[in-house]
Amino acid sequence: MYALYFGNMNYSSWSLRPWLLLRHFEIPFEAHRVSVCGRGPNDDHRPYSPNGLVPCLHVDGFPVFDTLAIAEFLAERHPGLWPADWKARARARSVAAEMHSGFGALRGAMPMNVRMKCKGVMPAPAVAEDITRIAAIWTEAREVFATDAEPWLFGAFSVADAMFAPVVWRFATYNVDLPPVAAAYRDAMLAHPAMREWERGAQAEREALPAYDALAAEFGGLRAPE
Ligand SMILES: N[C@@H](CCC(=O)N[C@@H](CS)C(=O)NCC(=O)O)C(=O)O
Repeated sequence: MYALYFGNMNYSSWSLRPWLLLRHFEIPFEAHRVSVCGRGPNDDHRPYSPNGLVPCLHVDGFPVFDTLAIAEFLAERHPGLWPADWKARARARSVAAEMHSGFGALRGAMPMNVRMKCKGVMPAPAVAEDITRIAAIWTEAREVFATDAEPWLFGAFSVADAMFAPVVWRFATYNVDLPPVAAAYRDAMLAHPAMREWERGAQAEREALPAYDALAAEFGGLRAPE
């Protein structure tokens, strides 16, 4: 039996990833929505998460923490979470790891804030570099590894798509210009029923993290009408 401890749907970018995997692959789980404060490890989470962070997946009560570890754990137990072809799988793992450990400039300047709608302003050079690299990752995946039959990065929906889902929200809400292949991928992800469900959850939340909302305001952000 799985139980997922995850944070605010509006702000908790890490939480979205395993939640989306569980939803997409129709893996049943008990949902425990908790509140994050956005300042790193938090003792409030320690009763259910050894590292003081969410997401944390409980497997018959045993905690599996850190997003990539959760994804790998699920991939061991459920077929199809990584691409079957070895090159596609290797590349999907590389870019999932790059997402997990990189893009600090983008993450710092444009934290996930699903409810916001921004006018869009020119990002700082380091943020623009992250955006360019992510657009290149998506474009290469779509052009080299994807199929015409499905809109995802490496053929069927995989861990790589889940890993980039919070960036999809950032690009949409901060109104980031993307080249055509990357823009089409963003739109396909935004239309995913589980992404829509996540957005409804974010809209329904009442907690606000003023520091994150202030960053969105720098990009002309306003809370989107419900
Ligand atoms: N490396 C971790 C990062 C998890 C993380 O930073 N989680 C944030 C929320 S997105 C958190 O739990 N912060 C504690 C808090 O703000 O209360 C992972 O991959 O899961």
